[in-house]
Amino acid sequence: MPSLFGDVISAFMNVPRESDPKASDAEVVVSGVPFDLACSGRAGTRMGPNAIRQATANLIWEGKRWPWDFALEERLNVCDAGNLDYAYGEPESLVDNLEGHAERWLAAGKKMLTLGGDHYISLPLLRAHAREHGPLALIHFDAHTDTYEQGTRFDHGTIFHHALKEGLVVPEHSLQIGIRTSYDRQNHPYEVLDADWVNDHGPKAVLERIRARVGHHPAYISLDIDGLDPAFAPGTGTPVCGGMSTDLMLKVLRGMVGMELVGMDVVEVNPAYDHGDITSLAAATLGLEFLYVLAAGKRVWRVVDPRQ
Ligand SMILES: [Mn+2]
Repeated sequence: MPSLFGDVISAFMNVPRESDPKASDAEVVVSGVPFDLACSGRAGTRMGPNAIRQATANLIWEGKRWPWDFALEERLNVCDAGNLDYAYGEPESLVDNLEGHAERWLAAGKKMLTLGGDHYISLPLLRAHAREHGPLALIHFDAHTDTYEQGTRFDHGTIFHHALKEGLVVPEHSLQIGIRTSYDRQNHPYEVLDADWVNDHGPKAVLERIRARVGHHPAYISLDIDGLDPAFAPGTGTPVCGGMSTDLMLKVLRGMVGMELVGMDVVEVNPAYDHGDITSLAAATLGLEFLYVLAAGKRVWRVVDPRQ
């Protein structure tokens, strides 16, 4: 495996660039969404997708990635569709373009790994995934619940309120993990594993709760990088102390092999506030780990009937 540390990387893990879902024989497509018009705090997540791709230069050399016993390309065909285009200053165009983009790739039977961008991008992605798979179990890593009701029309803090109202997610099968900001505990639709509980109990206990809640329901992972502590992800728009470590989040993700995972996004990476690419590398590693989880669970994903 060649070393690519000094190269400019234009595709996640240097996989082939492809733009036509029907012509592609990839099983998973990676897309970048350089959108940050819905963020409330520090802007700049539009630079996230390229920074995450570039950080994969640190991951390509390994081939058979630890602790897995296979190399990704032996089991999974992945392509990168590049960055989504939209008319800057017109968030509507992003919504239309992203929903259409996701629908085309999903209709061609692909799974998606999408790199943000601010967290707003998860709403159009959830719409497209729910159209393809039905209402979804949501596995949401974040410092914030993003269920605020009083937001603006394009707002990265309201998406899981709207996803619920639009019937895109099944709250009884959904969890929010790593939360450490206020929310209405008496009247909250999702199960919350707050950051204190997660850090005190560790990955095994977290996985037990995830599997009990999600079961074999089709599940979408939305990973806000600020679910990690700022020590592990300083480069993000709204950092909150007291979060998960990269090690803990990787172990939780790695433990999801065999679940009915239909897609994942990694959002809120803001390279302007990063240091030594810590945050981009964490996002790249978590994205790659998701691909390994899909590859390892492939036999299972092909036999499980999502309607059951
Ligand atoms: Mn957040």
